[in-house]
Amino acid sequence: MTGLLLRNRLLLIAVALLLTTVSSAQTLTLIVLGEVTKPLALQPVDFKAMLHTEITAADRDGKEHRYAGVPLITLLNQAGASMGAALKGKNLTKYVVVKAADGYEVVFALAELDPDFSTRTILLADSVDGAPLADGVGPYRVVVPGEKKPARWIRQVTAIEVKLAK
Ligand SMILES: Nc1nc2c(c(=O)[nH]1)N[C@H]1C(S)=C(S)[C@@H](COP(=O)(O)O)O[C@H]1N2
Ligand SMILES: [Mo]
Repeated sequence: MTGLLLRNRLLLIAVALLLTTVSSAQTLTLIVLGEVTKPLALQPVDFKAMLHTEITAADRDGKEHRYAGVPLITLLNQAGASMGAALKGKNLTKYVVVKAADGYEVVFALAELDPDFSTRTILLADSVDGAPLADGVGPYRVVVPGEKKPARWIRQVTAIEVKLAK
């Protein structure tokens, strides 16, 4: 191999390594942004330090599993999204887009997540039955108890964005 070819090959490897590092760092950083007063960029250590809630929910297989994580509303509250008494009028047109590493996205109305409106806790889970979520599922997955279809159980969540419908 000529020196030039070798150099090109090494450069290619370096670029590939750099891209891998950048993309995995992006997957591990959870961001909360949009119509919020204090956007968040949470590292795994920050998420782990947050108060965790446990819920049981039936998976696609119909079996009950124990999920632990942080309710979406807690993350949104920490970011300063309007909720509770402030969730009225125009704020009721706010919705939350949850985005995943593979480009999949799902939407919840902000009111769907607020405990003043809803009786169910929609969780951003980081463990199932006491173990971290599997590769390709975690580090974070939305769990929606009581939902008949698991299509909004979005895996590999990277971002949570609050938007206004009008
Ligand atoms: N990131 C991501 N999450 C996703 C999907 C997807 O394509 N990408 N598919 C959804 C759909 S349509 C279903 S039915 C469930 C499947 O859940 P399972 O992977 O636990 O079987 O994941 C949901 N979460
Ligand atoms: Mo699905």
